[in-house]
Amino acid sequence: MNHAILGTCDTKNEAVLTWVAEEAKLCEPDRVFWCDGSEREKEFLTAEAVALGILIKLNQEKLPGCYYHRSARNDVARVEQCTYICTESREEAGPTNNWAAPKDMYPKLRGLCQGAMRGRTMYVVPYLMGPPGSPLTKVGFELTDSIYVVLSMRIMTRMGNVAYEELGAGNDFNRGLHCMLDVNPDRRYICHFPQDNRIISVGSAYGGNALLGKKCLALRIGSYIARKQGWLAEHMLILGVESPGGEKTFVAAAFPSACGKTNFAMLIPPPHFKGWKVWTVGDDIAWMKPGEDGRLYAINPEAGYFGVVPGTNSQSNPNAIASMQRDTIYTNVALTPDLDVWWEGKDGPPPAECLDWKGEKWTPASKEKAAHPNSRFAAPMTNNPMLAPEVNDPRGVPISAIIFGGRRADTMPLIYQAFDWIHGVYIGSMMGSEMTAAAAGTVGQVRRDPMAMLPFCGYHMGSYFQHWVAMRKLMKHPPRVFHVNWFRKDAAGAYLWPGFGHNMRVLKWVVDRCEGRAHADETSLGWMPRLNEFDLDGMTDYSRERLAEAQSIVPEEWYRELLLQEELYLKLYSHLPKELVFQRELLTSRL
Ligand code: OXD
Ligand code: MN
Repeated sequence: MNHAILGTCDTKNEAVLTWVAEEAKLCEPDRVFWCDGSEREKEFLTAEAVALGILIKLNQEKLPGCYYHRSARNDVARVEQCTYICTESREEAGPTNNWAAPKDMYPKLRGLCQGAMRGRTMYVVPYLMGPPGSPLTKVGFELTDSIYVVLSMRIMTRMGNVAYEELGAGNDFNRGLHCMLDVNPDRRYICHFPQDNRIISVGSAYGGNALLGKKCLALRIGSYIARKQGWLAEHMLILGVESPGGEKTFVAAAFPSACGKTNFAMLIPPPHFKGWKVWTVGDDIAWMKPGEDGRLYAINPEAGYFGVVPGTNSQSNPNAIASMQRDTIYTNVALTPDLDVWWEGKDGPPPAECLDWKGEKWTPASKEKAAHPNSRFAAPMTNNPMLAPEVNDPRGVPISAIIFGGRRADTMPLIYQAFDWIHGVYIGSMMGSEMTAAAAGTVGQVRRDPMAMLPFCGYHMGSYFQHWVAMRKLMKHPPRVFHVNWFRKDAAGAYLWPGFGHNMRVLKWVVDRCEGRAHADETSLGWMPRLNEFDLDGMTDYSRERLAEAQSIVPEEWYRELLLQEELYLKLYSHLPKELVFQRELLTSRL
């Protein structure tokens, strides 16, 4: 497709034309702008966003192609209380989701959207989740009145004509409508209609609520479709570990929001691991389907990173720093007088003065943080120096290991391995984690977050566990399953493991287990590395005693853990697979 005039419609797809016309009739925009994903269009929309004050052009010498955005103060994170799964019955959505009947929610949302784009432009954003030509790839269209959303979708997805090409004359595409309204939490609804493959999101322009390809399509609607079609849509990073001999092992890992998925996906092995490389396939979402050889194959449906900025520096994540040097949109970080960006935990000293995320004057003496704890960067994955060459392979990459992990100050050891797939599903199902700033709520409180999917599962969590159990039959060679915790603390509150690059030591053990090269000890939790064999070489101020403490199993902590788990299991009881109840019994008897 070659749009002579930017923004004009150039598709003949009847289903697209009809639906866009219907939504435009409802929202009554002054203009409908059809995006094609071209460079020319990007320049045009960026200039418009700058003219409207939606974006600020950053210092182009330091940060070429980079822009700054400040959100509304009341719109800085995902809002789970405003997020709904709208299935015919409450039962299908299950007790861990907010539910509304489509017959009630559609009219309510249509009422809110009625005339909501008067005086505004409706952008038609065609996009692909997944590489072109993959059997897993899905087409979506997002209609939005936010240029920030359009430009972010351009980074986060394969946006533009590529989606029309994939769709052809078909009508199998996700229909997403996004209206900012007055960005008021009282009129904020992020609603999913999995049975209609539709999303309507109103009242927020925050990434997780408004970039509809990401959490809404790739996870909530995705998980619903995946169950029907026999695959998995998961909140997981995907990475490839390459040995000095060139052997590659791919691993997927589920950690809750803001618990280090991006850091782990971009890990740089410490000098001690000479010749080892870690390649990033994805940092947030994995779609995984059994292949003909009986292994599980994964694609990253996204094309960019929407990462948490604070704490990111050349020590914690050099590849993320490299990824955000160009063509990046920064949201809610601090802005320095020379139009550079700053955040808590950035390399170097804080600026003597800057504007904080709210646009107010900030100095190092200020009490408040300059960058919002959930401030983000959106960067194209092609900026990542360690982007896996397989990232566009329509077949995906074969997954040898799945790692579950949460942020836990106690109870959970650094690393252990499940005895088998079903035990692994049980370990994933009982995951708990301290809450972070990625969602509005009580930061620090431990909550159950099974498979890191609590906010993202588009149907009954018990049926989701059942689906995971059933996947075993579709795979001759299922991945090995592991659990990690980088965040355990000692009695004095100090971390028991240094984390970051050193996590390579844990990853190496995982890879060696998959390749049949590492010993393990059987414990009540699962297989654990042999303490005297685990690689601590080159760690000058770390001891085996500390590792032993990080690996310790404290029965009292586990009794409490089992009770906390029980709360979730009781909630899900009507749909809970008996295999998991049995696993829980077995663990109790082993402790
Ligand atoms: C995210 C999240 O933005 O999980 O990835 O909240
Ligand atoms: Mn996420």
